Amino acid sequence: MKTIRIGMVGYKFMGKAHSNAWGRLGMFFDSGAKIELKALCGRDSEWVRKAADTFGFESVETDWKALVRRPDIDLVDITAPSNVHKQIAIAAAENGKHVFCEKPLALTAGDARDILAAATKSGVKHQVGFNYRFTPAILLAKQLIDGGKLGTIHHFRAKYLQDWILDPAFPLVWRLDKSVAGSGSHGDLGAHLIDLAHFLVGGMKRVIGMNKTFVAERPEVGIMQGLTAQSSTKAVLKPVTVDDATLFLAEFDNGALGSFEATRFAAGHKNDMSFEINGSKGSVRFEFERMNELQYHDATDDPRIGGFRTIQATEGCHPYMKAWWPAGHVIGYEQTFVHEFHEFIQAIAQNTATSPDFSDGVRCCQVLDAVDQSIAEARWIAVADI
Ligand code: SOE
Repeated sequence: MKTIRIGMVGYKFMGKAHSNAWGRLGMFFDSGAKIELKALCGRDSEWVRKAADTFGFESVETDWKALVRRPDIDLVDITAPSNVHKQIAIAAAENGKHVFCEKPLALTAGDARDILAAATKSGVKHQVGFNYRFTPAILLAKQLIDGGKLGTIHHFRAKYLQDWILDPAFPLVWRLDKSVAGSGSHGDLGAHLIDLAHFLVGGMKRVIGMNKTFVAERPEVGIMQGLTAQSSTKAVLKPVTVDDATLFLAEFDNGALGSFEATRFAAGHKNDMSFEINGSKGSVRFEFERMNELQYHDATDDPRIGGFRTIQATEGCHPYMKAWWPAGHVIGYEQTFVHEFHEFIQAIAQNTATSPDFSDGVRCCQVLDAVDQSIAEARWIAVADI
């Protein structure tokens, strides 16, 4: 069996989620290739060494330029902040490495297009980290839509609510710095909703949005771990340069209407990604904090017994579930990463198309940019013009 040797950049929250998934993959799925965790890359030699030992990587690099040139690496996995995606992804592709990149693919749609062009030119496989697509209950929703169970789609209504920066004393972490993250809740959370909308409903014709930064200045960051952080001892206040919340409306190419809300100021909501889709024959609704369930309403039911039913998407007949546990033995957040890597490795092993690939990353960035432009100009923006 072929071996695919992984070189990963970044070892924080996403780095840990990815390492865990790479480690689990062969235990639960036959993807057609064996995984070797070859090298982990980060700027701080002591911390990257510790992370490599914990995650099971053989070696470390402190410069991504050295990592992407290594002949003993087949696939570069980018979990570093968004502002470095472009340079690393392009260099990795030019060195003939397959590339997996976290979302959003780039800071702008133009940069995302450059990444796609480099990957296409070099002929490597590429995939972007829209992990929620790989939730079994969401894939079930996709099967129902594609099978015509919802009929003509009228509405896509989506929310991604978090509250980890509600406290104005929470420090200015990189996710609140435009030059590093590109945008705030919009690119971080909204990107997932946009991708799910593309996946489940289709392309968007035009958008109009509004956004807000509720806390204009925050203390300088000291230590950050996952989504928690401490201020530096100096605690100088610095400007927040991204949105805390972005809301927008969209018209889809197929005539459906969409509403999107992404915020880090929804007190009480931790990782509350949810959507509802209404069609001429029925509806589905999904909440990530109950990710093993899909709610389905069949509008053709006898009205006396109609209404939303709760499907436990944990049967062997549900996507990916045969590989895990007996029915009702629920899965979690980390499995979505295992599933996305299974698809990526399978596509490499069998030389088939990947999905979502960098063109999906570009499509998402086009909508992100169109919404930002609509906010700046206070008018509807055609997505195709971006
Ligand atoms: C932080 O808001 C974050 O970790 C995002 O970056 C992820 O993409 C999302 O899945 C969970 O929240």
